[in-house]
Amino acid sequence: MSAKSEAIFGLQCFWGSEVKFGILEGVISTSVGYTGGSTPHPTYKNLSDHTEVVKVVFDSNIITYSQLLETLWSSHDPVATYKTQYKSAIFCTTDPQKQLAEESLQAKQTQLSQPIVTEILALNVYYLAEHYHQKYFLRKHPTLLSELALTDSQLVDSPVATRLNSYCAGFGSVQQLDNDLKSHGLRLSPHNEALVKELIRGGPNLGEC
Ligand code: MHO
Repeated sequence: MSAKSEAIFGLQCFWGSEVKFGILEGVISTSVGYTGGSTPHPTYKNLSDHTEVVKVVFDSNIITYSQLLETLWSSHDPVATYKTQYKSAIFCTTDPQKQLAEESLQAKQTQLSQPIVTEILALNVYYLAEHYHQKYFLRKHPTLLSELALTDSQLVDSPVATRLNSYCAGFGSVQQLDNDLKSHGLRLSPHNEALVKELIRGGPNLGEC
């Protein structure tokens, strides 16, 4: 039985954060949003003191929170300081998450000579970002997007869109794509399948992120 859990991380531009976690086996879906600030209902244009974050919905029978933390540490520079919009932070939703986050930070610190600036905070409210920020790399390919025939809201929670978004940023492998399409019973048009494979072969490219 799947055990759905959630993790929230800030690691700079949330377009890129989404693809780094969306490619992992056991991750069900990702979305991007804002948290950490004091003003209600932030927007991209009026972010105030909030931070761009990714919400990772995962099956904890397949991937653990500790494994997600490993991806977090290897996917950002924990000694670099950024403005609040892009700050590095782990927003914990439970006490066990906080404990694991603290342990993993301490372990990471032993490998570094400078102090880690990545913060460990309790999650307050997660505000979903505007639709045009969700699955940003997938949205760059309108033919692929329209073949999925999902509404903007469906796109937020869609496991297929989550994985395709990562492939569109050049993450993952052709083998993984083939397995995904099979397990989701999805057949893409030859044009779109060739497009996604070409993007994967090009390797990770976060563009203007
Ligand atoms: N470099 C990008 C960052 C966007 S991000 C979602 C831009 O300035 O548009 O913060």
